[in-house]
Amino acid sequence: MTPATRSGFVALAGRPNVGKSTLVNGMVGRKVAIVSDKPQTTRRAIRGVATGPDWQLVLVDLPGVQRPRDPLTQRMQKRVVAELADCDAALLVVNGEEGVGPGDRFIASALLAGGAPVVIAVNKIDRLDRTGAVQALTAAAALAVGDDVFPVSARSGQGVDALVQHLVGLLPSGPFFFGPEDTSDQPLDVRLAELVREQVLRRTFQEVPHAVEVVVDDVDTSNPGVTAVRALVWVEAASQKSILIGSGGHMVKAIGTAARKELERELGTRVHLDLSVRLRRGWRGDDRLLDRLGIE
Ligand SMILES: Nc1nc2c(ncn2[C@@H]2O[C@H](COP(=O)(O)OP(=O)(O)OP(=O)(O)O)[C@@H](O)[C@H]2O)c(=O)[nH]1
Ligand SMILES: [Mg+2]
Repeated sequence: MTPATRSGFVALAGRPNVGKSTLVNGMVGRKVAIVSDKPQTTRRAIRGVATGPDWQLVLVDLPGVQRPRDPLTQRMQKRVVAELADCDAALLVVNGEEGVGPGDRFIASALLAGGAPVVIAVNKIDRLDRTGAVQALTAAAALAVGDDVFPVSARSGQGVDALVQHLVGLLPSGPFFFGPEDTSDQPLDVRLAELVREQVLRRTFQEVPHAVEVVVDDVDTSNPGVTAVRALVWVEAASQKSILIGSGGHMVKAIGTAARKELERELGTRVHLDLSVRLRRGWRGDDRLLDRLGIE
């Protein structure tokens, strides 16, 4: 007889930039979601998988909760609502450094209405002294969505194991949904495109990060030592295109060099990255393109 296992889905809810993706990466033990200091980094629901001897915790990283402005952000918010309706437990992530605000209260009340058990993670406690941490934890507990409030630093890893153990305890018994070696549900081309986009986000400001999408349209593994990857960086305006190319091409070169290292780490081979910047006016408002991008 096979031993009893527990397995289920925990969806992460929270305002943009509170550290949901960093926390998912920390719990999975591998980078499955890209991270940036710009809000609205995450655009898709990304399942990150952590597997123990007799449990499998599927963490659903989600876009930050925000007011939609265009078809892209409308889809992102619809996805958040759908995933939260379908999870075994919700993990509400708040930014301990900023404290609890109206946005967190709004999300907490939506989670309460959802009915699944809610756990709160107060993140970024590495930025707080003892008094600040106590204040943040007290404010989080006052959200009154559950008794379980965990102080964590997704960046340093502090408190992350305790949180994982607690979440595992909430899972229903049942078979694994993913193979024990799997860490993500995202297809290879999307994972690679996201790693390129992460390097774009690091180097761009204001409106530009929001206007960029990356599409990987060819991954050639026919040469065993070197994977050839072709990536297109979409922008919405000619001015954004010139920013991304940079004077004498130095910006696109810097993005390409940094991204190539990330792709090499991900693929475990050397990588030849062919990167080009393309004007795609209004892609954020184009339902057909958003479907093609798998943002739904
Ligand atoms: N100091 C500190 N910074 C953190 C911690 N966790 C995340 N960050 C930083 O917070 C910023 C946002 O992190 P993300 O993980 O991208 O946040 P997110 O909630 O997924 O953001 P969206 O996808 O935009 O909703 C990044 O600059 C992270 O490095 C933490 O524990 N401590
Ligand atoms: Mg994110």
